[in-house]
Amino acid sequence: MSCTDLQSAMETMVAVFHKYSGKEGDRYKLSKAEMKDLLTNELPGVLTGAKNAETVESIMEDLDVDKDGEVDFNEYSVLLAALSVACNEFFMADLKHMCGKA
Ligand SMILES: [Ca+2]
Ligand SMILES: [Ca+2]
Repeated sequence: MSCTDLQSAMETMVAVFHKYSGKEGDRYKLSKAEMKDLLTNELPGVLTGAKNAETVESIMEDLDVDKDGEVDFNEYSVLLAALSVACNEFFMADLKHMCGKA
């Protein structure tokens, strides 16, 4: 049975998390360094310019609701949800933009 687009997308989200969370320390949590790698490699638009360190810091703080200094899968899923919402807003704006032009 082949995956639907949405199933593949979810599988990718899980796989990406584990690809980075397994690098050091707790295998099921992202440390700050792992989070930075993930953001840098997988979400290059999120980190910009010289403020990278601060950006990672503030993203970590926002996501780390249980304040253990690491991001677990539940906390990571909040980031994905937030990014999906932002993505949808861009998509909708784009659609409106295109419709306006047509
Ligand atoms: Ca880890
Ligand atoms: Ca945490």
